[in-house]
Amino acid sequence: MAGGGVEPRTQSEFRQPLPEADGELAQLLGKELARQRQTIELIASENFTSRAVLEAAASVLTNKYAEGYPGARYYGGCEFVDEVETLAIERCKALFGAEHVNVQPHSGSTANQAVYFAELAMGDAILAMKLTHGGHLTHGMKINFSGRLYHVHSYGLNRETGRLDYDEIEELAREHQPKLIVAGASAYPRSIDFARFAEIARIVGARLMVDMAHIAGLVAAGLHPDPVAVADYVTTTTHKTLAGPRSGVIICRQELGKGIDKAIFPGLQGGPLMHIIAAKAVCFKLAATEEFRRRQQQTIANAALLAQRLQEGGIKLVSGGTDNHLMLADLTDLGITGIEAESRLEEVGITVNKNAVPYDQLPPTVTSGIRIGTPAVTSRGFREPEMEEVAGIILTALRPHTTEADRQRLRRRVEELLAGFPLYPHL
Ligand code: DSN
Repeated sequence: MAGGGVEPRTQSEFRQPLPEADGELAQLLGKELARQRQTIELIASENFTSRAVLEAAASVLTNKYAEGYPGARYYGGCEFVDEVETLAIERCKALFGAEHVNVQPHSGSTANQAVYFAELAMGDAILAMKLTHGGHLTHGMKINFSGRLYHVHSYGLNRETGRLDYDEIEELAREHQPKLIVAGASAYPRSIDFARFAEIARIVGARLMVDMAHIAGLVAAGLHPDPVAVADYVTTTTHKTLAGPRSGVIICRQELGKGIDKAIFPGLQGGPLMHIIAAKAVCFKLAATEEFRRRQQQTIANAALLAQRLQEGGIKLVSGGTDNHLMLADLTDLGITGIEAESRLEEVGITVNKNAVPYDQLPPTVTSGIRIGTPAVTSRGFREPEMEEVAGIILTALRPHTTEADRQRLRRRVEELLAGFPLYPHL
């Protein structure tokens, strides 16, 4: 409370920049920005979002409660956030050719929950991809809500080809008669035949949900078979290849929209994060541009080149290559584990994640593989010449018996490479 000529505390807080208000936190943000600038980011699910998305996400919309949907809110003062949400919905519809869109899910996990809640009763059967073969936690992992609430049957990859085996998926669907079939993956390097999934769902009378989180940017750019045209529900995150803010979206057929909207609010969430919905609106606008499409093309070209060079250098890739933005290296023959490889690369300034390979003998905390993706480096500007250099650095770093001098040389190569591609120079 104001008094005795003292400025009300909130007034000074409105003006105080972060470094003054909270130096400790500002320092941590500065360290993370420096880390992002100084490392080659190859985590397949990460990206660098645009300045415009960052600004929308950090806007005054964080102040606003807006439970409900545009035109039907439980709070006053929603006239502008109504416009923001409608803009995000309309842009998303146009981008993906969608009938109904809900932009309120806080994350991909919430988006998937909402589809399950809208479509299933507890104990109903679902058929989804095994986590250990490239699926996702929310596709039925035992201790995730999906594995606890539903009766999960799973399909994996063919041992010989490292690819989805659609005949086997059809057999499993016929045998288990799931109510919902889930397609989509977190670590699958090949295009997915969503039309075949839709056909299998039709045969057994199941609904089809596609989780396109990883490939949404490629789908938006028309560079991956389109799930929206053939699935009942499509969920996605907005921060992977789509390069928007960290969040989720649900797309569905018009007649399923009411159920989805109810499942999100009031079923699962309260107030939507309006600042993040604003950032999603920006993301959808940018994803509709020719520049975005070219970047997705380059993301795929970068992955293809890296995959080729790694294989020429003796690294085995699951399925023998990639069609999309990622590859999965099986390091078993090199005699190193996923966790060792992740840390060896981190030492020289390259970030990847350890990842189980299909039929992995090692636990998920160790794994026999690493997942490598190109969305972030492509956003940063890397093209073929830079990917040649990245391949060379990875192959050297994973060689047995590297010395500290080798690692220093590799770190310098990483620094030199990154110097040509400044990240967020305005920050
Ligand atoms: N955790 C994400 C990934 O890394 O693929 C999926 O949600």
